[in-house]
Amino acid sequence: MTDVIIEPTHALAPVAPNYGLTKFLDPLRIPPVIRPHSWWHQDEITINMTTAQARLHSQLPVTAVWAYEGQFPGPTIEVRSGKRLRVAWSNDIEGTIPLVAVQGPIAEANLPGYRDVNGNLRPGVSLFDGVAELPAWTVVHLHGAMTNGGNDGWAHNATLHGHTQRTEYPNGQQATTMWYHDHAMAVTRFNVHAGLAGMYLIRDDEEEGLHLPFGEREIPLILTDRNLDTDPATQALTGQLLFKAAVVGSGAMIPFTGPFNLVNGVIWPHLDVDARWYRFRVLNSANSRFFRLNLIDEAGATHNDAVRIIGTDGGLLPAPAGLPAGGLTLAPAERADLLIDFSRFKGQHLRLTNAAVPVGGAVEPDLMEFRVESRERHDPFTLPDKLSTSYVRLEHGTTVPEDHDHVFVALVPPGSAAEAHPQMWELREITDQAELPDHFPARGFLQLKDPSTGQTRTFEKVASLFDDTTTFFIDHERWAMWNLIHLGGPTHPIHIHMSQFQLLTRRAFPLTQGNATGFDVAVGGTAQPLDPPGAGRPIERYEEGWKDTFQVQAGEWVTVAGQFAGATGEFMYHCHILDHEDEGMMRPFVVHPPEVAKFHVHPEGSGHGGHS
Ligand SMILES: [Cu+2]
Repeated sequence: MTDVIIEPTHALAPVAPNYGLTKFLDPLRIPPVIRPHSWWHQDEITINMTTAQARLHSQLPVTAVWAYEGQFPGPTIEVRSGKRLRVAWSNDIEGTIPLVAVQGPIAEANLPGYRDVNGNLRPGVSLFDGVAELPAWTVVHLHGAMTNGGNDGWAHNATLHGHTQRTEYPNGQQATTMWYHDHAMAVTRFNVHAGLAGMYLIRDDEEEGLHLPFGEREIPLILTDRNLDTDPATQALTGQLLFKAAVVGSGAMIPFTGPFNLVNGVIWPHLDVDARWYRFRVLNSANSRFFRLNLIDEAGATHNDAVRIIGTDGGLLPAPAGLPAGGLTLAPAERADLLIDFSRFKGQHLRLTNAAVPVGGAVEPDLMEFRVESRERHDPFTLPDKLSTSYVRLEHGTTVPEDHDHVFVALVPPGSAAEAHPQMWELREITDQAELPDHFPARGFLQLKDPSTGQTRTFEKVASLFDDTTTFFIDHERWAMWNLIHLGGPTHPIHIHMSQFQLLTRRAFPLTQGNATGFDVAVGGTAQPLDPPGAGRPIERYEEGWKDTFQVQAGEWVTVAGQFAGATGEFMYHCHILDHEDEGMMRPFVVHPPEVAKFHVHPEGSGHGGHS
């Protein structure tokens, strides 16, 4: 399945066509900011979802979108840590979804349009059945927020036009960059694509004490990609959103990527900057594209040493970190809080580029251009040595208490035409020899050699699709270690709701033809125990930050730890490649008080993930 891997591992893409749009023509737009507490002393606001017209590029006709407050992306909501906010998300959207959805061969994936000059479907292209009829069935999730299950945007609890979802966000978290977006069951990829996404910032005293660049020098960069339809007769871009997925021979669908990169809703914008420090709140809001970010000058030289990472999904790092070699890869839903020092680039033009090459041929690497003013500027800001002093690195057995839950999840490559999509399996460890299957490989059974003990451990799949039995029940305030074991296939950014986590370990199994050696894809089980995994990719300093979304590559065994405190209810975890999420890589889990858990009648064969 290497042909479906969206891997941010290659060199710069060949130069792609611009399809008639001038690069860096339009200024970057800044989404309007809503500060409910500080401006209006409100702890309750209404956000209306409407159909709106967006101008993605000044050389394009307008584009119909679904948008929060009519804005694409939605307004940035800004709150203080500890100040509760209630939001009434009002669905005022009329009509069906404003996009054309098609599927076709992989060579089509990043080409605009889908019809030939006679108006017929191009060879191999077909309409994505059922998408054109989708009504606005929406539910909002505040990604990264610690809030109760009833406020979290449970995917099944989407509402239709004329209804309102009322939510409450305690904002009892440290300063960070979050985002709100649609999460409706089975159609998230289309709803978000139609425009339902926006940024949400929490601020606190610790952040304020750092005197980071602010105001006009603190700028959200909401990255995404889109495809557009063309007029059959002229083949000119129409502005109409075109959701084009590719299908490979096995029937596996390759998630959407498009030929146009957008920042804050503008295709290839530019930003005039002073020759001084700026703070950028970067979010990858794309359906599936990974962006490997690099800062490049007009001669093509990379200047990533002018960039510092100061925060991740869940808040500020303990100290500024440099970009990793080759650039900073942001998977869908990941955020990066960046500082860039433009002082040594007076009068120059720099580009923010994506060095990840997607499937389907040449795609434009440029995201946007910075035009640095030639004037000398006094900049009172100096980069601090330390950032968050409240940050604590999590370690097994110390800052993560010895007594905690373990949950195991396997990320499974697609096996056959009948199972064309990658899957997520919830696992239960078998400790009773009588429960072992008669022989291996057996469907749904995984064995691996534990690197710390050398013992063979056996796991059984207990759930896979969203509506299979719930098996993860976590006591409120308990710590849990999530083990994400990737048996083969594309990199999955796994997002766990309700808490913030840290990456603890990253180990790697040997691979054979892209899959963990010993895993029989056709059967869906291990033929022999997976070898003890060796050291995986080293954990970079910036990766030690608080996070809610973790990239897991084929062959990796990633552990992340977090405490399930401060909220209870039923939550979700899932792959944040929205196509994968909609196609089945999403599961529920429950957090409840231990006093209640005692009375909870668990379904047969499930229960706690197991203690250690
Ligand atoms: Cu995925």
